[in-house]
Amino acid sequence: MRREVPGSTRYAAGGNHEMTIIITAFDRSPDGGKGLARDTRVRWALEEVGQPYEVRPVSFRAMKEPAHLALHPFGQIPTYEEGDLALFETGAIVFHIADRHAGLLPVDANSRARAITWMFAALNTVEPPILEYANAKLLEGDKPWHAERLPLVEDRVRARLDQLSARLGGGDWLDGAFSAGDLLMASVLLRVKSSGILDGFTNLAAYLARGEARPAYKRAFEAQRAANTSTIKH
Ligand SMILES: N[C@@H](CCC(=O)N[C@@H](CS)C(=O)NCC(=O)O)C(=O)O
Repeated sequence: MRREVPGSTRYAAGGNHEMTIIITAFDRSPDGGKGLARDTRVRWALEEVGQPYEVRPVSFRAMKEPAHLALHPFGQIPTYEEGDLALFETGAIVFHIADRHAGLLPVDANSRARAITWMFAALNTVEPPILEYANAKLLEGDKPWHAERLPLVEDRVRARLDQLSARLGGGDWLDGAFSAGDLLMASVLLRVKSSGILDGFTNLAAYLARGEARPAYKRAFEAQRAANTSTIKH
């Protein structure tokens, strides 16, 4: 039975579903709808597998209150609810979606294991230096050591991207067909798109553009953009 979520918005992905999927997102994303908040990657995964979902917007204050902390021990978004199941961490959420529905993980066991490896690589190896760089730019601009530190942090990003670029080579995706590994890797790369760093890595820039061109990504992006730019407060 469908549960009504106060203040929620429903996105129809057009597939069959048994239980309503509810995710949380910022009620107003700090990026103003550029798609960098992590609900976008969950929306993208749900769109890829054709699962409809609802979004419950949460404010920064509500995120730190007991009701949300019961869902997410670190008081963050996104969360994922499906019947009795409540999940947090986008890696776990995207894996759950990919595991339950066809389209994001290969059937062949070894190919599937490699795709999962790329999911971990995106979140554990590529995202950390990118986050460090984003935080250095966003939060440390007023520190006396900022100008000295930023190039060091940027070099760490470039070093990682260099390695990723070498592995991707001329391939469309990281390992055969598009997978949840590519979805997370592209989501992570989106965070440096506006910095110009990707300009030095033409194959990675093209890889990201391929991700962004996927209809499922476009739907996900548009849904979060609309939610973050509408004048009607959810
Ligand atoms: N590792 C977590 C990170 C979640 C995260 O950092 N969420 C951000 C939004 S993209 C958040 O809620 N920030 C607000 C806060 O930490 O107070 C994941 O992948 O789900």
